[in-house]
Parts: sequence; C-alpha cells; structure tokens
Amino acid sequence: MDLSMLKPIAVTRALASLVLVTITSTAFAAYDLNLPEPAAPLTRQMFDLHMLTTWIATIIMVVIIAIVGYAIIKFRKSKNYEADQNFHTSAFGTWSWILVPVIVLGIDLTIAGSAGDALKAVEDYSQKNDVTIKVIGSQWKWTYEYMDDGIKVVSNMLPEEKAGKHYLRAVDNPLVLPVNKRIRLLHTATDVNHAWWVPEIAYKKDAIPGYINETWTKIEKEGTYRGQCAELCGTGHAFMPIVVEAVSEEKYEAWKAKQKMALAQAQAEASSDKVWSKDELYSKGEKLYNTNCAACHQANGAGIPGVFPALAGSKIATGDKAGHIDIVLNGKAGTAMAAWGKQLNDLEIAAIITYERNAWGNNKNDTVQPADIKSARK
Ligand code: HEC
Ligand SMILES: [Cu+2]
Repeated sequence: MDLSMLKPIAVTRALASLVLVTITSTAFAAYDLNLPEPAAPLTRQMFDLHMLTTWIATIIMVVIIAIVGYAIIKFRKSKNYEADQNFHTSAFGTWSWILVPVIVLGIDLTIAGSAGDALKAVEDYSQKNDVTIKVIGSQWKWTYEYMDDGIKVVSNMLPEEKAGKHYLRAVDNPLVLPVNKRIRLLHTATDVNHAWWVPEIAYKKDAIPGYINETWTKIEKEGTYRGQCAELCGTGHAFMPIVVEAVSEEKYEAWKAKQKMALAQAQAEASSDKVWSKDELYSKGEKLYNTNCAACHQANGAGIPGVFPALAGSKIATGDKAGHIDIVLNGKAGTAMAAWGKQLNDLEIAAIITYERNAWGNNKNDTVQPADIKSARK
C-alpha cells in the first residue's frame, strides 16, 4: 500500500473519532477486568479452567521474565562474561533436557484434564431435565417456547428511552427461568445463524436454521442475567440482546400461570366472532406493529430506503385488502419479509393490517377483521 495516500489530517481525524467513540461508548459501562462471576455449575467449571490457565500463564511469564532479566544483567557483554562451553555436560545441563519437557507435559495434562472434564459436563445429556426451552433466533429478536407449557415469549430489544442505563442490553419480555432446576435449551433459527450467549449461566451455541443444537444449565442464584447474540447476523446484530430472569420456583409457577391465562384469553378473543371497531383494531395494531414490524419498516412507516420498503403510501398497504393480507400472512419468499401467519393469530394480523392502512397518512378508513384473515388462511 502506498502510505503517502493517507492524508495526515484524515488519519488524525479518524484516530480522534476512534478515541472519542471508545471513551464515550456505552459498552464501557459493562467494562470489567475478568469474566463475569459464574452462576451455574457449568459456567463455574469454565471459569475455573480460565483462571487455572491464566495463573499458569502468569507464573510462567513471571519466571521467564525473571530468568531473562537475571541473564541480561549477570552475563552482559560489558562485563566480558564468557559463555560456559561445557554446560550441557554438567549434571544440571543433562537433566534439564528431561525435566523441562516433563514439567511442560505435566502442566499441559493438568489443563487438558480440566478441559476434558468441562467438555464432558457440557455434553452430558444423560440427566433428566426439569424445563425445556426452544430458543429461536430471528433477525432481530429471540423467541422462547416453553415446550412443556405451550407458553411463547417474544423478546425484543427496548428502545433507549425505556431501557435507560441498560440500553442495548434490555428487552421487553425476558426469558423467565426457575433456579436450581436443570434446564434444557434447544437452539435454532428462522433465517440466518445466530448464537445465544449469556456468560454467567450458559455457554455459546450456534442457532442454525433447520437444525437443533442442545445445551443445558442450572442457575444457582436468583437475578437478572444479560447476554447477546454472538454470531454476526446482519445489520441488527447488535440489537438482539438476551435477558434471563432467574426466579424462585414459586415465582416461576405464578408467572407461568399468569402467562397461560393471558394466552387463553387472547385465544378466546381471537377466535370469537366479534366484529371489531376501527379504533380497537388500530390501537391493538399500533402496539403489535411496533414490536414486530418497526425494526425493519420503522415506527414512522418510512422503512429504510433500498432495504425495507416504506409502508406509508405503499401501493400494497394502501391497495386492495387481499394483496395486503397476502404479503403479511405469507411473507415474500427470498426476502426478509417473513410469513407472519405462522407467528401471529388472526386478531393480531387483522389489527396490524388495519393499523397500517390508517397510520402515517395512509387514511384508507377501512378495517380488516379476524374473519378476513381466517378465510385468507384457507
Ligand atoms: C426483517 C425485516 C422485516 C420485518 C420485521 C417486517 N418486514 Fe415487511 N417487508 C420486509 C421486506 C424486505 C419487504 C419487501 C419484500 C419485497 O421485496 O417485496 C417487506 C414488505 C412488506 C409489505 C409490502 C410493502 C410494499 O409496498 O411492497 C408489507 C405490507 C409489509 N412488509 C408488512 C409488514 C408487517 C405488517 C410486518 C410485521 C408484522 C412486517 N412487514 C415485518 C421486511 C420486513
Ligand atoms: Cu443474531
């Protein structure tokens, strides 16, 4: 590379902004010297392994620096030190050829033994699990399915004004888990690879579309644990944080009961023959749009030019109902527009579409009812 091409001013500016970004970045708030305190047996095992290797490396470094330092001073040229030509024939010289490799091998085997134990524990699926969660990564959110209870939690990042100091590490609906129970996590994805990672309680595992990866954990302490997607998954990669709320078993049961009741209520509501007013659909739809669609089409419906189409003034969103329902229900193959029919119920889809047809100056002044979605599904 021809370095003269780099203008000094441009380089200075780039460096200055880099420094600024570094010292003002919110990521600094989470800056810490060591890995976070583990809160599960497996992560503790990994943490101990990390500490073991760190200490071994530190001791070796100190010993070597001491020997090198000593040699540099003691045997320096200015003292006319003459190298010992017979060192290798001395007893120390001879035995050190054997002793040093033996010590190195001993250290290696100590680390390998610990690492082997940790790996075996990671892959130990022989025990009975108390809770099974399917963890689904999508651009750009996490969905948690409680396999034994039929509960589904969709977890979206909170915007800055709601998240406060936990911005980029806070979500609307956390994954709620009981402490002291063996939890099985089944990882998969709907679009591209993601990876679910919460350092205190669980290790990283890729979430791959069409494939299921298994991990397990057992949380020892109640509390909030934060993590993030650890596989570069697109422009929203930084915006799919993970929050796990670990609670006592009683609190967990109470939370589950509440979720099931809300689910039953929503299902009853969605399948009733009620004809909804425009205002009811609009306000329901606004909330649902903001959690499900705004990441791409933006809260103001303007989209992102060239990437995600605007819905304000869009031909489809202001066109006939059938076409509008079709794209939301079935998505568009080969694009980021998912088939929402699989994720949302008839009422939810009807509400979102009604909202889109009347928000941001679209003013179609019509409604789409759950019954319309039901017949479009056939
Ligand atoms: C991951 C990004 C993403 C999300 C989330 C998303 N969409 Fe889309 N949407 C797209 C893309 C990309 C297209 C353009 C598809 C194409 O090429 O025709 C699109 C197209 C559309 C269109 C057609 C617009 C036009 O004029 O072409 C509508 C209507 C629509 N989406 C509604 C929704 C609704 C409702 C939701 C939420 C339930 C939603 N989208 C969520 C990416 C997204
Ligand atoms: Cu991701």
